[in-house]
Amino acid sequence: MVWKYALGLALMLGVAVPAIASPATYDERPAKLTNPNDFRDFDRRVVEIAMRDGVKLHTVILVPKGAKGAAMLLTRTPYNAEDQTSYGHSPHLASRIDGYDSAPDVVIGGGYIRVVQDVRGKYGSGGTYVMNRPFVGTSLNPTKVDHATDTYDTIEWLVKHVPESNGRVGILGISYDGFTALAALVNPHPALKVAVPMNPMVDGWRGDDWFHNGAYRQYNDDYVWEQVGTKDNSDHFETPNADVYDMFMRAGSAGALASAHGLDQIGFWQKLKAHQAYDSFWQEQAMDRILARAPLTVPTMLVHSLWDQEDIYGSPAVWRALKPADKAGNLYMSIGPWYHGQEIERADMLGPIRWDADTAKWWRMHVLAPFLAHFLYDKPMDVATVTAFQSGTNEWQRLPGWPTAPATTKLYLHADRSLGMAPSDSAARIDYVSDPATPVTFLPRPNKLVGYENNPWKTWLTTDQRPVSGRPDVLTFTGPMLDHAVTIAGMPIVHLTASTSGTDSDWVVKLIDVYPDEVATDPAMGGYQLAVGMDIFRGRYRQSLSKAEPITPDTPLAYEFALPQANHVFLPGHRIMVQIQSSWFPLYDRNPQTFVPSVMDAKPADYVKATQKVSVGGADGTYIDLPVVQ
Ligand code: PG9
Repeated sequence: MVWKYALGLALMLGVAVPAIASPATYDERPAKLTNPNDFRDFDRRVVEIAMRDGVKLHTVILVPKGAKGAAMLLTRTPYNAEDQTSYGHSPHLASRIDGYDSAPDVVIGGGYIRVVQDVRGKYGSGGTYVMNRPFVGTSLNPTKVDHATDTYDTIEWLVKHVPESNGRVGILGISYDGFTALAALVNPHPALKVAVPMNPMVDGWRGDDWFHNGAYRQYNDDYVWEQVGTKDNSDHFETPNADVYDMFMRAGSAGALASAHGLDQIGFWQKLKAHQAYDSFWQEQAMDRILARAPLTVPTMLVHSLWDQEDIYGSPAVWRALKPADKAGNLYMSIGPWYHGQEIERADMLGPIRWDADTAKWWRMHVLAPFLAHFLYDKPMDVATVTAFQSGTNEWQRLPGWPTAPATTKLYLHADRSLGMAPSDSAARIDYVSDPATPVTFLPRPNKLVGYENNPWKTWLTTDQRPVSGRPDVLTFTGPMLDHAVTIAGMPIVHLTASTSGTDSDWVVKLIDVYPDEVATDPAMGGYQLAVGMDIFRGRYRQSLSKAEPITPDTPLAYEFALPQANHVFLPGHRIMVQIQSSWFPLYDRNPQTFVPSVMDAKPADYVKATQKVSVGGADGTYIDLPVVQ
């Protein structure tokens, strides 16, 4: 009742009294929110571009205020275009795009119009989603659309509907977005004038995200769940253990782990499980094979990170597939001392290694920026066919090609656990017991899945190998202290001769630079064991990558596989080291060491200890062919 008197008094005094809201209008939100965005130095447009099959792709276009005759830089991403064009919610374009893919210093410096698009089936875009959507015309894609057609249709729309542009488009992106940049090169739109695929995913089985030579990278299970499970990645993979080593170990096989976490619902997981060998599923969608079918007509700068923890196979594979036929000279490559995608971040360090300068900034300013400007604005450029950072000397090189040296210098392992460029007559077989119950870890525990703060995932390939080098199930061979530099520039090739008492086995080989016992200028590096190339090979594919076969037990057999590219100088005072082991857990699933039809479905009883014997010395001793620059 009191309120009535108060109301009456207020009215008498002429005090404004808000109307009492009715339940329907009891709402503080405006009917339509309009951001004044007067502070912005860009114009933000969001368009749903219709593809040839009618599906609309959500596309964010950021046009610098006052732009005229500006070229467009396009990225096609499965990782949320809205997020990638809203960093910091800043009204300044440089800050707003300062995140995944963009290199704002290059984008702003070039006055580019920035276009970021959700790929089909993700976030704001319509249509179905298929991981790394295979191409039209393969047995894998029954539709008439793929990333090539979607890019073509997108560019067709952009050049007609962005009046501030000069009608030229460049495409760039990292990893998955590097894959979509490569896809744009298949039947490219005529307005596509340049492509910069950075750390692109090229072959998911040979050496990129899903397998390395047949060993399954189960560490990606959370990515598969989140990337395919929902359109907006809103359902998160839940790990019951702070140390995922326990989660993976307790689950047993990769298949059991996946089933326990619901991955059997995911179509792509079913495909991973159904295609554990390098069959047509993988071969038909390998980007190097697809691109090699036609001449490269768009100037393209491949970007490779020497310590790329995710797609270390991609760029060099495309280079190998395309460069020999590149008569027009359209193919370039940059090789940097980076982890996956670090080329658009700060890169004066990689893990504990200091490069003496911000290598990524140097590359962006001296290579990326002039490369884009040349093809998008006809600016002069002086960019070498290959721009490569040489670790050890920490210098950039301008090279006419890659690799600089053939992998023909033999580094022999010796019976006394030494190694050297001279063969040894004394043959021996050095053994160790590989026990799936106590696998060699790829990183010291606790192991955590990617994506959390201060995660060692990004830099794990530069992790000191000393913690495992003393394990009885890690064979370590060390060369003499060098009195001269040994320079390698290319892809080392492992020639392993080994037997196992099992009927399947994994072989991990690491090429390591051992730092001097003391490094006065950087004490933390004293004795450091820095891997310059490491990889795994699943023995069942020894005879054929596409068909798993049992290994004949207790029989020395030859295994040949490549290690990732290196452009490295083993300096005087350093030593060359090789380590060999048979597990790399929990990044890779364990090999049960019993031949089973599907490793992912191995049963607990299949996991057995195995005695591994590595042949050294003599006629069939193990060696690594190094690409030594003479
Ligand atoms: N390496 C990630 C990826 C690429 C392609 C397929 C799946 C994952 C990435 O960083 O995008």
